[in-house]
Amino acid sequence: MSGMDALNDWVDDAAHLTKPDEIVWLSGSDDEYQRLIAGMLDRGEITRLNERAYPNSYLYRSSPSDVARTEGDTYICAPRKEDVGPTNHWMDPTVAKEKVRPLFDGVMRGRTMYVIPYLMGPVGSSLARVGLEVTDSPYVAASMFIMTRVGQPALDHLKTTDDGFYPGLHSIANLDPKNRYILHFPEENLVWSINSGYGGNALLGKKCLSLRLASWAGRREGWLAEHMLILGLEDPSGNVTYMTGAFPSACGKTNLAMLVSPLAEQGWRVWTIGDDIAWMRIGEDGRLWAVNPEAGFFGVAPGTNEGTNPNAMAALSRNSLFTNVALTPDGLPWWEDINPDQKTPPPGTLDWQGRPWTRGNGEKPNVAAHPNSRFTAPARQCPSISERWNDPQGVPISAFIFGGRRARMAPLVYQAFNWQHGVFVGASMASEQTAAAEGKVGKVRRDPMAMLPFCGYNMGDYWAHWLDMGKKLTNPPAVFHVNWFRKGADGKFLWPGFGQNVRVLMWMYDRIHGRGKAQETAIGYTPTEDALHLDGLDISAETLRELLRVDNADWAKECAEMEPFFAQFGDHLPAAIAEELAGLRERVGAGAPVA
Ligand code: GTP
Ligand code: SPV
Ligand code: MN
Repeated sequence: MSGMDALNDWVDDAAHLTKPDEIVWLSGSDDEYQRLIAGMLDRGEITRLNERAYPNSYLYRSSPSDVARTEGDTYICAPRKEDVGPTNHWMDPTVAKEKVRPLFDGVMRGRTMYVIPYLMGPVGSSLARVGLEVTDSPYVAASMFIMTRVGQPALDHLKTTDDGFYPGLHSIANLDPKNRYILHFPEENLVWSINSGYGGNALLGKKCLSLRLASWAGRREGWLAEHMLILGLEDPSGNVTYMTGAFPSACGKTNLAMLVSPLAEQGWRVWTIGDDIAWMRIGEDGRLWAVNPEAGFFGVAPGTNEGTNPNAMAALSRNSLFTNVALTPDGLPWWEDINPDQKTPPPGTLDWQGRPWTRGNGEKPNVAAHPNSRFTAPARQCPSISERWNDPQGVPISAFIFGGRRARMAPLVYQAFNWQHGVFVGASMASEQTAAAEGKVGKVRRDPMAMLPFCGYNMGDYWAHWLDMGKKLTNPPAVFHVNWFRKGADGKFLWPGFGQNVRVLMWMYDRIHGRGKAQETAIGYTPTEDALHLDGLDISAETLRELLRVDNADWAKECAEMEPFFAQFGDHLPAAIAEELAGLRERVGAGAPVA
């Protein structure tokens, strides 16, 4: 759909269906934001935080049955089941609309419909896309003000593009989990979302537009929409090498993107471009160029503190929303590990549901904040934000970093042999599940490129698209895999993580620039024990050896688990991926697959 008229028509149709009492168009002004906030305060839907400590910041408590993305309710409504592949839920577009339209009929009676035109991507970027969300949730509307560029930038962009806009119809309805649907219609660039007000289910610019629909568009148009952070590593001469990183939800993208380098005095520092999503196109120089489509961070609160992520703490210190965190009697937000010296909250704290927190009788204290509680903070407030984060050209990418949570198996870091092997490394990723979506926390699942919940089409075709992109790149990024989460026999993390991860980035930098000692293993190149820059870090030779160890017998078992996963894709599995799996099997001595 294109143009202002089409936009007005679409809103008319949405209003006709949902029948709101009032329609409010949002143009992105501060006054509008304050009116949204004032309305929610009046109705008791949000709580003002301590104004001196956290100016213009508020706490929102979601329904306890609506605390994370729900992948089971998420559908891609493409014409054929085959288009979406075995890892997505599919519904026929006509059937989906017939089923869900009645739920939207009259759903906004007695409510206000907020109309939010928004831009994803920097103003003036060829990659930028216009979204239009209508919602009956003022919390969602306010969140969109932080996470996207609302109003004029979108309307201006609409005049200059043939891409049209991506409409999204959202209602919290009565938050009925049994009638929750997050429907994507890729052929219409359309989203329908009902009965959830949380995160990626409801802020339709994020996972729905910028990943599921954008990945579909990217395949058609020859670009990539990825679940990736974007960072710049500055070296002592002041040059910045840009890298992206794809880790599954709640596996460390925000933290790596905002890393504070312990080696800053020696000239090594990290700049933030984005913490969750990267859109990448092929530049005239044959390199990949990336932009962050978002304007804010919707970050995991637990674990965030002055030690682990001081940049996030600064970014969320004002003009921020907090969802499902605890509230201290001083009006401060509180979450597990906000202060590592304070394992439980101060007396009188209310938990994420607003109940007085109690320790409980279990061995571990009850949590006060929900494990998937989040902060919503403007990107511009992040001290490490790169001066190029708004650059319409984006930044040229020298490395892709894949990673996940693996207590065993994956070493601290390894490098893929080449692009095709790198695509396989991404495709065969696995990680322990987190609280970012429904499902059993800790269970290892395969999550290719961290896109399992977000790839809008058949994952087999997606790998083919990656392989094809590689052929078009004269200078493709080097590909690495990291694991900050390997555990020792005592069950503790072997690697200190967070700021110290810069040492791993420095080895990648060395490799990219043709230096950096490495040894060849069955899974890729690992650093030699003297190749990592470990000065000033207290780590034993034994721990380091354990961190870098590649156990071929473990990997042989891993191959056996990859086999059925890849087999589900049938004809859609690129031969190159099957070839790489066979190569890995052979190198680790796993023998031929069982038929
Ligand atoms: P989404 O927003 O869900 O996509 O997640 P994300 O990938 O941005 O994850 P985030 O950086 O918010 O990290 C999630 C959790 O992992 C937090 O509790 C962090 O404290 C923890 N974490 C991040 N980096 C590290 C690390 O280097 N080491 C360890 N041990 N934990 C980490
Ligand atoms: C994720 O789950 O990867 C997130 C949070 O970034 S949400 O926006 O809820 O999807
Ligand atoms: Mn994410």
